[in-house]
Amino acid sequence: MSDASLSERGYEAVPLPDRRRFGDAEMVERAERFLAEMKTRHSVRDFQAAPVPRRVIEACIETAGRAPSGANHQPWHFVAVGDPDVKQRIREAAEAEERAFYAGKAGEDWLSDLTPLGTDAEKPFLETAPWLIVVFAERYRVDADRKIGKNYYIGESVGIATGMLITALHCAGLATLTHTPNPMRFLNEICGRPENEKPYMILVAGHAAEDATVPRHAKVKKPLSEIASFL
Ligand code: IYR
Repeated sequence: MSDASLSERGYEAVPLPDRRRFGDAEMVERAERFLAEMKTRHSVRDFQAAPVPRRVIEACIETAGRAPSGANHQPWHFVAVGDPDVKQRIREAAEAEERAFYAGKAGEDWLSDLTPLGTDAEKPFLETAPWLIVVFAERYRVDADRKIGKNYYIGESVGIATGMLITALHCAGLATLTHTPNPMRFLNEICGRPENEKPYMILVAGHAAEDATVPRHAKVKKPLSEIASFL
């Protein structure tokens, strides 16, 4: 297709902004430095109540918003909850679901796979941590005239954005926990989000408690030789 016909249809290009080019040695150094930084990320379940500035959360959500997405539709919405009453409602609803889950709904295999993590239906961190970031995936779009439009690769797009959010929060110096009560439709009502958005997960963020622990099991990561092949 000719450039002229593409541009008639709305395509326009700009020169690549922020071009970067490091030497090989510097690239290795940067990659390894970032690996070392990310090796200090641990999922944490014990948080301090200490407040965290809203701007930290805003900047991290802006980072998540830089993620690639299907047709650049950016099919995500982040609800940052700092209000203690809202956090309490989320905790109560989540624990109600978790009690049913741990009482048997999960099934034997799932419960036995969770044993090394030591988790149960009690989720005090949903109230203790200063921020809960509820991530919603936009299943389809609704424009100003209520016209419905498609989104693409929604799970992939929101997953990448959530990964970038976790990474940004970690680099800012915060501990996080990915939390997925099952089912979690109750989050639409509490967060006031529309029907076309599906709760994806809750990201709990704050400072780790002084006596926070992590399950030994969670620290065993597969080596490079197991997770990658080079052809
Ligand atoms: N949602 C439950 C159960 C749970 C499931 C998985 I998979 C985990 O990796 C951890 C927990 C809970 O939060 O306890």
